Amino acid sequence: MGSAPSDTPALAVPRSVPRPVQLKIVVAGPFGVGKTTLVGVASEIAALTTEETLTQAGAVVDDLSGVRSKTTTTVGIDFGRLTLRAADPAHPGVVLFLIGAPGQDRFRALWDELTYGALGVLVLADTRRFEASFDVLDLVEVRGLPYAVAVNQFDDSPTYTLGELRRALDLADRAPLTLCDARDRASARDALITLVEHIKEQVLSS
Ligand SMILES: Nc1nc2c(ncn2[C@@H]2O[C@H](COP(=O)(O)OP(=O)(O)OP(=O)(O)O)[C@@H](O)[C@H]2O)c(=O)[nH]1
Ligand SMILES: [Mg+2]
Repeated sequence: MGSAPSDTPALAVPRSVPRPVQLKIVVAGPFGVGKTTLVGVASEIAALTTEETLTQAGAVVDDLSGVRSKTTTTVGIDFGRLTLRAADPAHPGVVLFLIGAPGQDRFRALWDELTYGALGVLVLADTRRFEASFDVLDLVEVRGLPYAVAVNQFDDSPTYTLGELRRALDLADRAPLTLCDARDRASARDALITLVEHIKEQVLSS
């Protein structure tokens, strides 16, 4: 008497719910190239940002060359999330955890932490100052991380063919290279999909 009925149904959770593949992706590149913009526009959640105003006090350590109009900079990380659904409805899709890196040189010491567990890096570049991307490409290559390069096109950026861009950036043959507008959701998403496809190829071929 008073005991729970023995036919109480168990919680209706299927034994194996297909879970989406989760990938940590770092969005890197030099100061002011559009990393925070890209993470913010691509993310399906309100992206976490760590923007602080650039002040005179930072002028001795922060390089503003080429980006004089910028008034804030990332002082930690950006964080966003993007779910890519597969064409096959039975496939649970892929969830990207997007980590926007800080662009200032003084944050280089964070790179081991930033890239810990990351499966790939989207490196943004700006044709007005290519050389600014070389250090970041070195940081990625030295860690052996799969990467793709997306050239963020600003209104006053000189335009080049993809072949010219590849030569100018001295890119490894297998690294994908695309053009993007970091302010445009579809464009940002396409750049990330290019990286994810590259990661998949790398994993399958290893
Ligand atoms: N015209 C144009 N402006 C852009 C584009 N992408 C970003 N911006 C602007 O450029 C500025 C720099 O963008 P951020 O996203 O803060 O750059 P960041 O790489 O995160 O900068 P740090 O974190 O300071 O290194 C912002 O004012 C953006 O609105 C673009 O594709 N075209
Ligand atoms: Mg930023």
